[in-house]
Amino acid sequence: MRVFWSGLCLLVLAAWLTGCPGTGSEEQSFTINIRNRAVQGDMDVLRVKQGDRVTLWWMTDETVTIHLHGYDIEQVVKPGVSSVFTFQAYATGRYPITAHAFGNLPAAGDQQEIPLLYLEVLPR
Ligand SMILES: [Cu+2]
Repeated sequence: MRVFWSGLCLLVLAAWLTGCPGTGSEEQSFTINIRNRAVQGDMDVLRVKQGDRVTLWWMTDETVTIHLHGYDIEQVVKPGVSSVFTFQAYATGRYPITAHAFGNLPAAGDQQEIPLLYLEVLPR
């Protein structure tokens, strides 16, 4: 009897693990390489789906502050140091990713923005 119940529990668990309709969020990972103050390669828009776990790896040849608008993630990225943004794409929409103050750290009130690329979060 005991074997029967543990077997049944395993079946229920397996069905739950494989079934789960509606979730299906994915891991999305991008490597973005900045050279001469521009994103290298054919990379204008990063497309993900709502609920995805997004990882952005940054490489740069010059110190720069990167700002992902909408999600409001801002971080200084430096040459030779791997920098990473990780977040859950909870909000749909199109969000600019901009560079603030290349080469030196921004002074207070320095709001120069250079558009680099866009993050697009599509409804699931
Ligand atoms: Cu900005």
